[in-house]
Amino acid sequence: MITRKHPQENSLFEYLWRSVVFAAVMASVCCAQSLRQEAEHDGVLIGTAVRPSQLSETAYSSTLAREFSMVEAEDAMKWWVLRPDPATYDFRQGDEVVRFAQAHQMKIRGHCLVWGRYNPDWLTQGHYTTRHLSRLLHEHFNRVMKHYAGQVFAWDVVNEALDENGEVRDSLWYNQPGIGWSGKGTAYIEQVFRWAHKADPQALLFYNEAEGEGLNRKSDAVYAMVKDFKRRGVPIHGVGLQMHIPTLDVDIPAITASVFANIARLTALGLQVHITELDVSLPVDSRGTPRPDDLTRQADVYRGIVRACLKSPGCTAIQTWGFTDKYSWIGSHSHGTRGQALPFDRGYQPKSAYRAVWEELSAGRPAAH
Ligand code: 9MR
Repeated sequence: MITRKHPQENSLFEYLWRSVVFAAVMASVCCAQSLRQEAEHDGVLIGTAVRPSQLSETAYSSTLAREFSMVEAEDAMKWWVLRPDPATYDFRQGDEVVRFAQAHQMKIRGHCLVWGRYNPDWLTQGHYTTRHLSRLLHEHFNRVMKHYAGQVFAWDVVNEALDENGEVRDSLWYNQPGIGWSGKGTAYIEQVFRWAHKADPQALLFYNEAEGEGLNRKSDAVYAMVKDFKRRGVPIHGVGLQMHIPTLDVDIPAITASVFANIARLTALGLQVHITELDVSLPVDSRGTPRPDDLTRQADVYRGIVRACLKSPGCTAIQTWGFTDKYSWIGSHSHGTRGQALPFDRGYQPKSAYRAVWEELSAGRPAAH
């Protein structure tokens, strides 16, 4: 007996079949090329922060070399690693990062020369005079930047110097006791940019900031500072927008529009913008598992940020703060309550966030109006 399918049943079957075929084709199209191959077409660097101790792990190093065109030492070029005591410069860990990058034709960002936090005890508790501290910092610039000259192409010269109201933060370098510009606002920042340019005239010099990615009081203050620097010829080439984003309470279209507006005004000054520390942390349960919906929202955030960067030709690098959920500062920082912030899972499998980044890079920069 021949049974005839109802015409609607037939078209439903056909529809489902076509969907399966379409999904399979999309899956094979998506991500056949690596992030770095896609980014290269867009004239944007795709980078990540690395820890040298992990480079010996094959899955770590092969994923890193395949997917990224730029690296930054997550900690290895900071004071607390480079300067175990006043007399010593320990470049071993930083040099490892440089060797890896050179072996895989990757660019190297340097991070960071001046930060009010996480400095070694001998420095913070050394009761130095202003004059002595200024000499110490100036010497640090010369030794470190000259050591990495020709290797590090861009430095975060100053990191996180402003507070949420846009005021210059109290710090060792500013006013406790400071290097000689206490109470004079951004003058100490200007001074160190001048030292940086002298130490390595080829390096691109960045001011790197947290929580000033979209439009707010802090980003207004960063904008005012770098505009003033540009006008007066202070050597500065770019602003780093860190972009540590918790997905919980963010209005994704609003945040991406605000980030885009901030990137647009900074690049209009003739500065480059680098997204420097992108990660999107999720609340996780005691086993470290996030809610499935959050992974989708996370992908949307990644997509929005990459798109916001690509829309401005002056946004020239997108860097994540680590790349695998196996290793991220978020877990210890949040005592295990948050995590899963990066594009690869703990087994180095790409997540939806990876696909979102890939798709945006592959779509390329929008045509100029
Ligand atoms: O991820 C970094 C972590 O391993 C360090 O312990 C910490 C202190 O040096 O710094 C973390 O990285 C920070 C970066 O240097 C500046 N922006 C905020 C980052 C996350 O805290």
